[in-house]
Amino acid sequence: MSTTTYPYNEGGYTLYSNPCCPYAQRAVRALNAANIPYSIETIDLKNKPSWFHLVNPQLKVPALRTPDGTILIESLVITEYIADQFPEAHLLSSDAIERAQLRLFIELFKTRFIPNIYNVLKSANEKEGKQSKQALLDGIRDIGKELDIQWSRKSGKGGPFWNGDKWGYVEIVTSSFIGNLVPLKHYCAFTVPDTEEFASFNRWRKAIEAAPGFLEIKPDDKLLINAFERYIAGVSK
Ligand SMILES: N[C@@H](CCC(=O)N[C@@H](CS)C(=O)NCC(=O)O)C(=O)O
Repeated sequence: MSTTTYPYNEGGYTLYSNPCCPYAQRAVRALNAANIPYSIETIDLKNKPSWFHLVNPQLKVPALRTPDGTILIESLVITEYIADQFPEAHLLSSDAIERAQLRLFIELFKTRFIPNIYNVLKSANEKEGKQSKQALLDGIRDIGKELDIQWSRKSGKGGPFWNGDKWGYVEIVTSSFIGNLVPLKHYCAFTVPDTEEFASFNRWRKAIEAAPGFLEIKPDDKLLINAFERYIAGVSK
């Protein structure tokens, strides 16, 4: 018998999620920061429920069902929807220049940090591993330079978060990937050097790792390390 329905919270928000997925964590952190009540349907990524294609035909988490039955997918679309739908939470600035600068930083992080993390994990041999670690370090250095520029602006207020002394939208969408440095250290011995050229990145990272907004849904290190095993070269998916 084919499945024709799926579980959701009638009249409220339902988030289809997985605690170890860094993309899904973006949506959880945005909902929490905006103080919106929601139900969670945890999706086992190794054994997805038969109804999940009705929620997201791409079979990926996160997906958010809104109270009117609309289903949104793509973590950055979901976080931006939450910011727009609940302006009183002030997740995004109303200043167009500040929004553009924030998007530029997220774009830099999206192209120079996120893919390189997975490239390091998936490296098949020593040469590939060395190249991808260098690409990640280059990205981290440039992210640090961009943080310096932002912290010298009025909106950056000297850091240590992107938007000054408060955890904000940038951390909501980047912090889960900063958390992925844990499995990267475990599997690939990758660490960010404690030197001047990485000082700004390390300052930002430290502030993130101590922030309640990060800690409240941070997966246990062991759980995260196990979940990332599937990316390691030679380990079957
Ligand atoms: N671009 C998507 C990426 C989401 C994604 O890749 N999620 C992963 C888990 S971290 C997933 O559901 N993969 C499907 C699978 O593992 O079968 C987003 O930003 O939401």
